[in-house]
Amino acid sequence: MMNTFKRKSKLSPLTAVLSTALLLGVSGAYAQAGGEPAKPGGPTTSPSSAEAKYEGAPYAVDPSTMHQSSNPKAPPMTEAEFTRARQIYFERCAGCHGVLRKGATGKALTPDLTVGKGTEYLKVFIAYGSPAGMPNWLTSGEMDEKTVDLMARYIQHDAPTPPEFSLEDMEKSRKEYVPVAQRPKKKMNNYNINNIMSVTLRDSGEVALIDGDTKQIINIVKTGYAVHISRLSASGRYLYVIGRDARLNLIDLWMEKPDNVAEIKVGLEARSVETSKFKGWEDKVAIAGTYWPPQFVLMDGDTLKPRKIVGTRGMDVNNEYHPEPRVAAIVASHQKPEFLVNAKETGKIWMVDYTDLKNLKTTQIDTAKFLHDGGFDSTRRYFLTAANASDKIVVVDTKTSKLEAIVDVGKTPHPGRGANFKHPKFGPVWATSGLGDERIDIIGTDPAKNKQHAWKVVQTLKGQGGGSLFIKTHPKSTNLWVDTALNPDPKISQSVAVFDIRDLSKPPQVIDIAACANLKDDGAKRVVQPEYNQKGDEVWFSVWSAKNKESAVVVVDDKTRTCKTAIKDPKLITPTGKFNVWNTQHDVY
Ligand code: DHE
Repeated sequence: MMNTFKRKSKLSPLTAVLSTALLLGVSGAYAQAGGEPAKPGGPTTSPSSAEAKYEGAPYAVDPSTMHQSSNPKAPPMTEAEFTRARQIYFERCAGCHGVLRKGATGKALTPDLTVGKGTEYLKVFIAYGSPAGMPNWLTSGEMDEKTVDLMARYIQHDAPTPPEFSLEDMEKSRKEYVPVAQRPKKKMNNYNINNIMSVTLRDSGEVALIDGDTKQIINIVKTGYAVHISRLSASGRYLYVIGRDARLNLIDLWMEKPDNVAEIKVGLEARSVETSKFKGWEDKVAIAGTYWPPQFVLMDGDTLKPRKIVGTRGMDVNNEYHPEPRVAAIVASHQKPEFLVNAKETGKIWMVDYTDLKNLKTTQIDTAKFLHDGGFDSTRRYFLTAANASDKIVVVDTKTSKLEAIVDVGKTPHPGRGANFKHPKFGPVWATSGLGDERIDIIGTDPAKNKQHAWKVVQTLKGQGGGSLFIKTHPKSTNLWVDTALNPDPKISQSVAVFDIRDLSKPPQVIDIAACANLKDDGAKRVVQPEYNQKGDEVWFSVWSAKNKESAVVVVDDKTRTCKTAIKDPKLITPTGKFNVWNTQHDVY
């Protein structure tokens, strides 16, 4: 264990700058959403022997060993220091600040921004973090002083091109905690697996498996850093969880106490995972997409053994080359043995046939740039996905493998997987809310029986405001729930709007979900991501505060729209996404 007190006191002159720095607010766009990134469980960052050699006079070294920076204003670093800092950055920082440091969850850290701030100033943030979401790397014991100093200097240099990540690298990282032969042959517990919720505990790098019937925590399972989403295998047995550090965990829900059975690192930064759902291919193939390197990998579903990597670099829809098209949402087709893979920056949706990995067949559909999240229509034939910065929803027909439509919607649509329901006037529809404005767009999805409305915005609703991340309903419900988790007004970010699908001309009811949680401290309490239970009679919300504040999951009775219970536990750190096994397995939303 590190002596954090001693180290903190050594850095104490820096605290003078701390208050000014905090006032200026070094934070990330999404970091404001509630919490700090996870406490990673990666390798230690204690000083290497190479560094120790220069102790006390870190820069008085042979110039030939210095890093030749393309940025003359950056503080000097030895080549060894630079190499080490680069590694630490990829392991600890890239998830939030982006591999190329262009900013994502955390702020951009390019030299044009960092050099002016100076080493001492940057050290304060790295050491102590910020209330807006930067972790306190020194005082949490994750980094020592030298590492803090190293990183403060490093981020003033130009970002190096990050390393690639090969099949061999992946295989080296893979662990089979419980080999297939030793796994249960049948379900070994009494849980109603269909109604288990996998809850992302973003900043502790874990998921909480919660029994949807009893609301009891079944297990807290260690996963990747700044863990992101969960997806279910077609049979509902296996749960796949991906972290921003591209660590993919496989959890077996048949175990007496469901837990990790395998793990792999599929790159340096990731957001998406999915598994084969076509008949005859259930649980066979898994796929994970990475932001860095820009690629996706196909794996064996039960062991995560990597089989095939496909790079997404190439031309965008305007025939311009893009060096790093990040892989955003991935869905598994129900019509064919195929995955649909969103390559964000090129605006291409890859349809990947997983039946023959040696002779891999892929089709690239030109759509619109900045593809992000999305889901199926109620028949599970059409994939509707946001091209978010283009303010469009793209529709792909998974039966014909062709672009069906591109629909203009409000500013920066963010549907999650969207919401399907039967509109009293326009028939089957799918809805999205958005980050950029209060608009909720309802799109007709039935070209067979409601052709005149298909792929048109048939109605727009007025939500509480911008900053909406997720919208949700259930086939058994008449409610349409819309969060506004990233709205700057706490009254709006802590509440949700609920519309009556039977009469959408009525204004929504606004429910203060954060109040239902009755939390003891003054955290951000952002209310994020409605998720139904299997039956569709309860809807669950995360009340998301920072890592060091109390958070909760609030369960609302869907019929009466009243709070039923608040699940609270010191272990429920920064709950965000929730994934009901049945609904996720069957694409019910
Ligand atoms: Fe997500 C889905 C990317 C920040 C919670 N998020 C997705 C998907 C992508 C994505 C590509 C679709 C995956 C799929 O379907 O295969 N998310 C990103 C980012 O790039 C972004 C904007 C910034 C970042 O640094 O990661 C980002 N996401 C967040 C958050 O801050 C959220 C709110 C909290 C958290 O836990 O990180 C968040 N994202 C979610 C959730 C989903 C998601 C809950 C799945 C929704 C669903 O219903 O399927």
